[in-house]
Amino acid sequence: MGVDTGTYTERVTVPSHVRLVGSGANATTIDAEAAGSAVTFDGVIDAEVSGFKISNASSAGAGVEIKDACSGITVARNIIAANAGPGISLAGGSSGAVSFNTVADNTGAGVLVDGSSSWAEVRNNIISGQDTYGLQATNGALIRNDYNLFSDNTLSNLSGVTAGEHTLTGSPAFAAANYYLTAASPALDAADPLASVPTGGGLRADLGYKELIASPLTLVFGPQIDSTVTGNSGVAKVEVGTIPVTDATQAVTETIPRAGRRSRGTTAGSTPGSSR
Ligand SMILES: [Ca+2]
Repeated sequence: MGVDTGTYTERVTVPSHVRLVGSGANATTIDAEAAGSAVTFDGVIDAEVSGFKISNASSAGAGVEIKDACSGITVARNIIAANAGPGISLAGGSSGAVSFNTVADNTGAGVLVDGSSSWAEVRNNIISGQDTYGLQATNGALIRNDYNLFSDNTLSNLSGVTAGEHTLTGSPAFAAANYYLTAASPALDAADPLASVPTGGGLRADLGYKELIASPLTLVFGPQIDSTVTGNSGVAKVEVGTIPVTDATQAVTETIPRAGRRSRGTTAGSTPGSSR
């Protein structure tokens, strides 16, 4: 079930066998209006929430609350932020996977798992800025974890939890908005090498909800549309050289290299030296 962009001020309960998929955590928000949990899984199996910003749960709830013997729950690619309780809670013998989320600035723990038959697999997330713990396991619960980045969790990054071998700590170097990563972030290319990489994300996925995508270099020749889309007849090959310009404010016509040479056509059917 896909959900369009926008902010939804409501509390959502996800049934069994349903994937609730937002249009991206920077575009689709579930705001609980401080009236309980934003997203609830209650006694269900095989269900998912992904691609949302999930915020403003009350202290009695959680951003994502998973309870009453849930199993096969997936929480992925969300921003889970500014909740008055935990970011994500699992309890009552529930289990689930928490992957590629940015869990930030919640009052409770980033991920809280409670009870001896409750467990969570927590991988490839950024868990930053909680007022209590990053990951907290209580009353015999288990949190398996690896490839997460922890930062600025006030009491401690981990409570009742053993850190996975590839755990990172340090500032995630967020951009000014939307918890985007900057080029200085240690979360870049730090995910499990076996995790699939979003398109344009390089050789290895980044931690958190949003991959930093490298912009491809685009070179446009001649009038837009005509030359770049339809006006390519007779051009067999273009070679491009780039030179640095000392003063970026000068007119484009002033930056043409004066020492360049005209090309000499050598394509079949052309006459060498006749190119203009
Ligand atoms: Ca990457």
